[in-house]
Amino acid sequence: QAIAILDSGVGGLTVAKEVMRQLPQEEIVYFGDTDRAPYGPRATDEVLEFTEQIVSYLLHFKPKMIIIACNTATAIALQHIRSLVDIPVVGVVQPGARAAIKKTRNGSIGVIGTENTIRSGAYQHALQALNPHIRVVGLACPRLVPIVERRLYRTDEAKEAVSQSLQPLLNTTIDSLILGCTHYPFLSSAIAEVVGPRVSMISSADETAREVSAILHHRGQLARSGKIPIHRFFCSGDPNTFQAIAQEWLGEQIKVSPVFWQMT
Ligand code: DGN
Repeated sequence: QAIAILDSGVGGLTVAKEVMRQLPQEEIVYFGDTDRAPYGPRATDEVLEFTEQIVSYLLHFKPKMIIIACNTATAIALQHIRSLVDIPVVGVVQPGARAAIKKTRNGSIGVIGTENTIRSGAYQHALQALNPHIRVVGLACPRLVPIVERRLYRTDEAKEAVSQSLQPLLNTTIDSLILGCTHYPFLSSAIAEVVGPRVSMISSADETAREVSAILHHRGQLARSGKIPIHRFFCSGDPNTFQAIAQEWLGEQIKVSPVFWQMT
């Protein structure tokens, strides 16, 4: 049985890679809604509807677990999806918040994400539920997801967009920065350059994969080691761009099947 992973596009690959690294025997079925990305500026109802639609698609594969590897969809739809299915559903906000709490020394944490994620206050709530004294500085960076989706993450345009987007963080006291969008690890070197070495960067991928492992272990559902998993990738937009980005990020050859929504 596979682990299903979904995102608005290629961002969830940052989580998929970490799951593959920590749980190399697990099979993954991935869906990137590249045709409809970015979700950041979309209406809440739309994000709910799209997430539900992708989950229904992925349920055909009878997965043992679903990872909503998108902060925007986690912030808006996690509880709703949990109420619809009877398998574990893991989001990325809680693991990211936990990782940041472990990391911060001065209690001042920055969060960058899409407009929807920042507006939802999801990280603020998650962080302050873990420690009410934490100060949270949220910043929406709407320019960054389209750059990653267009495979421009290594260009000067990307550096410039990151630098401009992050300016408001430069005169704050944050010592840790949550990459509160699963697309942002593609831009991590540009981000590190702007915020400097005194700010630790936190991606939820690592902590999310650990949570997945703990849940599967607890349920006695870890795949047997020695098995060579066959991963499957689906996207709703151009499969060639998705494949190029995925192969670059994962460092292996993959096949991508396009999915054409009837409802768009
Ligand atoms: N990867 C999604 C996230 O983590 O929020 C990006 C959302 C989007 O499509 N803008």
